[in-house]
Amino acid sequence: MLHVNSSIGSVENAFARDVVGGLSADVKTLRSRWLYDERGSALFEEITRQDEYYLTRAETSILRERQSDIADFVESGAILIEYGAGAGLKTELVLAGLRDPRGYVPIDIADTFLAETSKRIASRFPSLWVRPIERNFLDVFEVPFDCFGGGRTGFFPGSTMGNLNTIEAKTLLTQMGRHLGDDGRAIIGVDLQKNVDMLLRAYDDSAGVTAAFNLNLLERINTELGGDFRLNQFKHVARWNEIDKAVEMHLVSLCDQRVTLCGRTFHFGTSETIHTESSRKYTAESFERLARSGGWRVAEAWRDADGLFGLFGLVR
Ligand code: AVI
Repeated sequence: MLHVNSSIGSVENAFARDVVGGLSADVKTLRSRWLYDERGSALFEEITRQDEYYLTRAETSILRERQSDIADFVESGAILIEYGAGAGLKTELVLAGLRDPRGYVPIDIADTFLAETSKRIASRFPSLWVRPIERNFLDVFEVPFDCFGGGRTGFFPGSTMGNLNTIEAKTLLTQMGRHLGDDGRAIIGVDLQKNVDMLLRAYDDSAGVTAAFNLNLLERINTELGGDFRLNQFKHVARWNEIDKAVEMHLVSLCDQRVTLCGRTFHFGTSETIHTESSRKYTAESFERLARSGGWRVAEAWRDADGLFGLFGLVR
């Protein structure tokens, strides 16, 4: 339980600041990064195993089927730098296919994930240098290369790019360019635009795991910020935003109600929503435009057999 003072001016904690700021706005928003506390991360893992959530299966099938094409693209002796490494399960598939990879640099804010992933990969690939960096990949930071000599390839799978807004996505691509250098390469996984029903089902599965994942954010606020959200008075909803080409997750208030946290009271009208996440969906063209805005060019585009998901190989 995190203790915060009752006035926002004295709130030292980024989570509290974000929550109070987001709920004070005309259109209430909570940033999706806060979905991932311990329970949220476990629920996300469960989402990836739901029938309706095709993204993980589709991307994994590309990594398996295109292993040698990916190895050709990366070239031998490479250093793989993974942005938001998480459990690093897809990384193993990539590393297993590469010719003589020299180093692996996982970047992640979650220190437990980072330590476990680094240890597992180091023992599975004993000749590889493993140098974890504990950072939020959206922060500005340097990647130390003193002990490496190979070409650098960035790896950003899982459609996490889709959770970033346009400015964050462009900033990350620009930062990747700085980390990876003029000869650097990048492999980025993004979900592709498709039938809206299929998209919405992926974000509102029949077992209710995505709903639990979304509502867990209110539970987290109650636990960590002393909030009094009544979870049964909010409902998870997935919506398609045609302008942003994104599936949005919302929490809809089921009645007119007040919620208190951090010494502030927030009013929710019936049907008023809190926007908690956007998952942008791309076409080959819209992804190419995004890549160019961050200083990259698409050199390779791989898809799964059903054309649901795209893995793009970028060069400078
Ligand atoms: C982590 N990220 C790519 C997931 C997505 O598909 O946008 C998060 C998620 N939200 C609901 N389901 C999955």
